[in-house]
Amino acid sequence: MTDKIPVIIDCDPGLDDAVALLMAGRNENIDIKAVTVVAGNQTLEKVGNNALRILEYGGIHVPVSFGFEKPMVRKLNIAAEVHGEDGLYGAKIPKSTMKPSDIHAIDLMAKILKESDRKITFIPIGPLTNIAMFLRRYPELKDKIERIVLMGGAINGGNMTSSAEFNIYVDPEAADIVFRSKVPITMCGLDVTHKAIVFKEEIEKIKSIDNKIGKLVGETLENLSKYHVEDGIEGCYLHDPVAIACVINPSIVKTMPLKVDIELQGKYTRGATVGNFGRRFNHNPNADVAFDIDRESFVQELIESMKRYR
Ligand SMILES: [Ca+2]
Repeated sequence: MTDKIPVIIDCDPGLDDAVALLMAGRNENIDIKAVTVVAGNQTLEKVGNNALRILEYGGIHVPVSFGFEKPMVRKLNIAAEVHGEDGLYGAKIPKSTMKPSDIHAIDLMAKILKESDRKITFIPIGPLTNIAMFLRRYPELKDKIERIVLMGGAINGGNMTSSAEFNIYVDPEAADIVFRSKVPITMCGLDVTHKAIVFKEEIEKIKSIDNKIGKLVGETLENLSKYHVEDGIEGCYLHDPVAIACVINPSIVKTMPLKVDIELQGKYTRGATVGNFGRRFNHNPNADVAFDIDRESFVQELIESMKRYR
């Protein structure tokens, strides 16, 4: 029990968030201390409700707390075109009877860190608003964060604009605070998640797992695949689960230390994560940026994760 890695997952479910939570839920290497939610793929109310539904459906009993309902400075941008009006593309998951914690996400984070003998790993897989506000509010607890393993950013390309990835685009000011925080960061951005493809026949395999979670995750991946048809792949990219996989098994990704700056003002490049390559620019790297993944091991881990449910 004690050698499990204690984590807090900060999310905005979201289809791939749902898969990430379920991938983490039964894993023997990690101990989920809390799930916190932040506005992103959908409004805070919807993503919070989705987190509760997914966790209850999976029988994952952990504290859930709601965080911020909008980015630090900008208006909220949601992604209904990918995740649907409810944020889960109409997934047939019953309403939850679980209640969220009555304290705010960043206060729950603080409580957990204060009470823990061990450092906690943060896994943010939505916009970084909660994490940045936590760092602002509780700077004295920064040293109790083991590492921030995040899904976000892209050194090359984007999915919200041609240069920005969604999570960073939504709240670039928050990302800027996190990347300047000096907390160790592993960045799983599009550079690696666009290599984390689950192909159609693998989705079929997940769907045929003999439990309700395999079926749900298989259908979720099929729904995500519809969005990726125009990317020319038969299957889907899986973004958020890469951050989970990276904590479960760090050797699954290949990273490079880079100084990453967040573009806050660009007319065309707002929210870009600028990687400073080269001897002249790459001073004091602030993130280990993932560029490659052992795709087959990743998919295998995903399949095994879903088989652990009954
Ligand atoms: Ca997400």
